[in-house]
Amino acid sequence: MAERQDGFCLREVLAAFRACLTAEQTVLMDPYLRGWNGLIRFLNSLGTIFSFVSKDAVTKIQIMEKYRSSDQRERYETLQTMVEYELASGLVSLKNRGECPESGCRTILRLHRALHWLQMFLEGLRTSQEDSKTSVICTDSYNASLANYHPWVIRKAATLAFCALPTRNAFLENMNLGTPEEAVDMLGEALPYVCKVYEITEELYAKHKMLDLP
Ligand code: 1PX
Repeated sequence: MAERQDGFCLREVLAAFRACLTAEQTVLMDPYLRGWNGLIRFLNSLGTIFSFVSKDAVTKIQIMEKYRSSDQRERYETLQTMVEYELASGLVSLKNRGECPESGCRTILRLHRALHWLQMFLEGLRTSQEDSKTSVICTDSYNASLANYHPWVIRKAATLAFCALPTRNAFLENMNLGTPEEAVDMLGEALPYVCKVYEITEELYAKHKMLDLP
């Protein structure tokens, strides 16, 4: 298999999500954002048809990176410290988006919902037959997760773009994890860490009744 020109390897992305997890069951912000940056690189390599998706994700990652390089950077070291800090300082609006449009909590919530899609998509890809269609796996996982939070026009644009996805094996090879079989094995090993990050975040947001932040 030809090496990718841009040196992208999904292994690094999966390792970043693994590195988010601490012994105290908290989620470290920097590897979380590193994982997302890697995913966006991969998304960009799929073509300009996904630009509208990567643009929104990049905006959100940059909001979080800004917090991590600000005077308050320590408050944003983990998702848990961020939630504690923003809630205690009145930086989160539970009702009106306009009041705190760039809170870390609402921004991470959008990425968190997208992580649910990613988890389902990669699991679908991993357990699919060789002749399965990537676009169908992607549409099914999107409809079962992120689509519930998107208006009709975004859902339409997203499902149209999914039709441009490469075949299952080409997609797996594009991850640069070896043969499609090796990629499937790697996903089996690494996905539990992505799931764990998702679960811890979901619990944290549920505990603070923040799963519907506007
Ligand atoms: C190895 C496989 C990995 C593939 C990499 C894929 C990375 C996908 C990254 C998706 C990030 C999507 C973030 C979306 C956040 C969001 O829901 N934003 C909406 C709400 O934001 P707001 O600030 O207004 O409350 C916003 O309206 C979204 C706009 C853009 C459209 C989002 C469509 C999401 C489709 C997700 C699937 C991506 C297709 C990947 C193909 C493999």
